[in-house]
Amino acid sequence: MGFFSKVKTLWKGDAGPQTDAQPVADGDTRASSTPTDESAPWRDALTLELRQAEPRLSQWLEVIVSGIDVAGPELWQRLIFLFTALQAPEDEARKFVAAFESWLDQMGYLRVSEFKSELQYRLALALDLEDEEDERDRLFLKLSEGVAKTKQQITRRIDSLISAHGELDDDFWDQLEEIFIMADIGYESTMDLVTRLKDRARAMSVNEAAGFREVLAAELDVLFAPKKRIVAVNPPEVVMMIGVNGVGKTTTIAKLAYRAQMQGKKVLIAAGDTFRAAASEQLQIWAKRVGAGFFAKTEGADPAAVAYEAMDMAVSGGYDLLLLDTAGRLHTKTNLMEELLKIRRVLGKKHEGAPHRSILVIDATTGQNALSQTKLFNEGVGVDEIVLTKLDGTAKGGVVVAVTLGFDLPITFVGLGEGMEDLRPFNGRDFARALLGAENEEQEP
Ligand SMILES: Nc1nc2c(ncn2[C@@H]2O[C@H](COP(=O)(O)OP(=O)(O)OP(=O)(O)O)[C@@H](O)[C@H]2O)c(=O)[nH]1
Ligand SMILES: [Mg+2]
Repeated sequence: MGFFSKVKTLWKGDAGPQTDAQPVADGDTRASSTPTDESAPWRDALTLELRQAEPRLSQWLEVIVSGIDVAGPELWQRLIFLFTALQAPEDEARKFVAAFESWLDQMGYLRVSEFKSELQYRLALALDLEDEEDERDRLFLKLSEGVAKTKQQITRRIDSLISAHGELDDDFWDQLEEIFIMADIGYESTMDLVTRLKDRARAMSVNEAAGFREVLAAELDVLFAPKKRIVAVNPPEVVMMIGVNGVGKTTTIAKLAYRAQMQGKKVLIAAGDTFRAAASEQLQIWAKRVGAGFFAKTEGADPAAVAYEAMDMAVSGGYDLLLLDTAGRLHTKTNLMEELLKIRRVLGKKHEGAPHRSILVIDATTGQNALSQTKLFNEGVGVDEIVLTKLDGTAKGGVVVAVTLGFDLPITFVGLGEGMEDLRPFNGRDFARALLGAENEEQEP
């Protein structure tokens, strides 16, 4: 917690005496290959190098692994050194190393090149340094080529729209509508967005097409302004995952559990999808893989009973987080909504305030269907936030804008693949700005 700001001051260079960054000496017994002790000269050299590096996790990691080819005591010592240099508790560092070592074992990895990106991902979570990385660049990198291409096309079309028009006249707005619709923003959302843009242009007294980008950026900033939310909860925190079948609920639970475990939380996963036998097995495998606790009943059991007993286990077992999976049968059947409402009631009765978050999972590749699903679930059971999956498999991505325009709900994470680390915190504003070309032109080919 708060490492980010601490880190910044620490590495500004004006953070006081050098001893600030001197880590506590470690007496790691595994570090037997290094015959030296706490006065080892490599520490000073490493400290200086770290202080000179650009203050980013990726750069620090480069320094840490330089000259090391394989996992082993030397790398562990250096990692522990990095933790303490960032003023993170040393026992956290040791726990981190132990967990990472066992993961390497399990995966059969040895070479740094095989595990460096996983190491960086885990460090970012453990050290609370995620914001510091340029998420947006990485996001677009991982998105489907389709989205990247669409982004380029939109930027280009808006460029030529601007250069072809002196003024923001009717023809300009008509053509803009076309561009937005092409980006899969949808008809209604497009009409809404264009109306807003016209109003904003007027309010900003922008009449020239040349000022359009500024108008667009200003409007997107307002539309995507993150809302302050009370995130504190009376533990255990209870999260309910909802959505139609196949959208990625179970996978997302595994990914969220993985993130939370990396952040040092004790996580319980409960199989509220008792509709399919395979669902519970799939979840159990995930739970085992990420090291989370697991609760299930038999196939066909009442999902509300699962919620009831899992809630008991979460409290008595001292868990920090309970993630409840649910079935994803067709949302047009009202009984699914009734079932979900019943689960909500049971959770709330057992633990006041629960569920603290109902997360609706929607699949980006379903395009405008995402909107009708959001509407149904939001009206039927209530939704607190959205996770948009499979953004790696779509060519458009305008669905992000459509969902934000249509509902007052934040998209908190996006899924960019099937792996556990493929869930990313999402900044809708940066994404929309980049997608719709609201930024100043960059060096696009
Ligand atoms: N490419 C990609 N695939 C994903 C992503 N998220 C989930 N998937 C895949 O989508 C498929 C369905 O995921 P599940 O997690 O089983 O979906 P579900 O909502 O639990 O499905 P039901 O339990 O049948 O309702 C699986 O093959 C996942 O690997 C993602 O972000 N990107
Ligand atoms: Mg499932």
